[in-house]
Amino acid sequence: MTFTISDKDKNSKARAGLMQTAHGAIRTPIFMPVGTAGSVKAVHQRELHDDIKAQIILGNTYHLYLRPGLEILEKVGGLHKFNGWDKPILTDSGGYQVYSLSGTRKIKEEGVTFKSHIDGSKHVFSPEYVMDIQRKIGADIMMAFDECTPYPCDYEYARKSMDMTHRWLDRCINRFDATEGNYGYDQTLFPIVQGSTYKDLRKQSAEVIASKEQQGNAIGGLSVGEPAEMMYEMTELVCDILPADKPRYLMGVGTPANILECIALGVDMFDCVMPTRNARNGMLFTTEGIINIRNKKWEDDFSSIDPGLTGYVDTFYSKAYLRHLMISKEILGAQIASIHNLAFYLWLVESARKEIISGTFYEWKEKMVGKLMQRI
Ligand code: PRF
Repeated sequence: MTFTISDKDKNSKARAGLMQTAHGAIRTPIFMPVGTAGSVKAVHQRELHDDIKAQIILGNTYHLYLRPGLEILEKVGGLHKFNGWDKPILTDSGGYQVYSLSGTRKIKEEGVTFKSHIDGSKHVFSPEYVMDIQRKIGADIMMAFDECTPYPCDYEYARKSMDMTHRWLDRCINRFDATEGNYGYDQTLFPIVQGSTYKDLRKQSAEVIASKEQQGNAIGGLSVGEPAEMMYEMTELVCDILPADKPRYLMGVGTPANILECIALGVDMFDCVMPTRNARNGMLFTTEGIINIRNKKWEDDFSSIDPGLTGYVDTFYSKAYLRHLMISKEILGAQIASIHNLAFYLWLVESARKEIISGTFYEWKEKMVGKLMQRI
């Protein structure tokens, strides 16, 4: 994988770049739709390509390992072959899902023992095994195995957990370096910074992660309930330490405003379930602000879903029709809303990129943050 930065904003730390992976290029800053179990919920591959213009999607080691399982993934030749997505895929390591989904889990130096949220069966994830699984999934970008600490988290726990995440990282790197891609193309490994909301720990973790000289780096353990200002403070501190010439990925973030603020701090990659999950509940992000499409207000509003967007669902369907579908619990409602929200998120990062290139990012960002977050 390679990464080249083409433009830098003068009034912030934002940058525009190009990542090259075995499955093609990614223009940054980028948002990655979440495809937990190998599918972006309610969205076809054709819609991902043509309407949303996604450049990379996410998969989850935890879910894919439990279902369909490694045997099937190996048999078919990896996740790209299985779901038909021929562009880049990034897989999260399970270092978050194991904690948030499986009921009982035991964290030890060797790894994490957990029970499946599907059938209660017992499994063990070690840093080595998680590398092996991501090799079998065939993700272009694999994530290191980490522990995402909760918020709030006492200092001693955060410090011990961070140290273990660092030792796990060394084991991940050793296994990664000792193995090759299963399917004849290169994969890359991103380490993850932890350290909770403690500045000294964040600094230490960012220095350790930077010293590993991997091809990209991630920031974890944020957007777990802490105030937004605290998340920005940690993100800025870490971005200033991580290598400037490598992509920086802020995991699980966030709202449109969070994304613009963190682009301004030097983040290049984002993922979040918010656009798809909220779409299924009727919450739409639009170029005018946030709307609840179930609201009576939209009952006879026959204007397009978002007149500011030019994609298929936004020009074809009206607010009133989408409201009717959502109120009637029609499956198509969830589909249209999901496509819209993802198209909006991709529009947001593509617009940020254009503004960075034309030198107007900072003023644009200041204007957009307020507008995009107001409820209309
Ligand atoms: N670690 C991993 N995945 C994640 C996170 C993390 O800390 C987060 C935190 N927001 C989201 N996804 N491995």
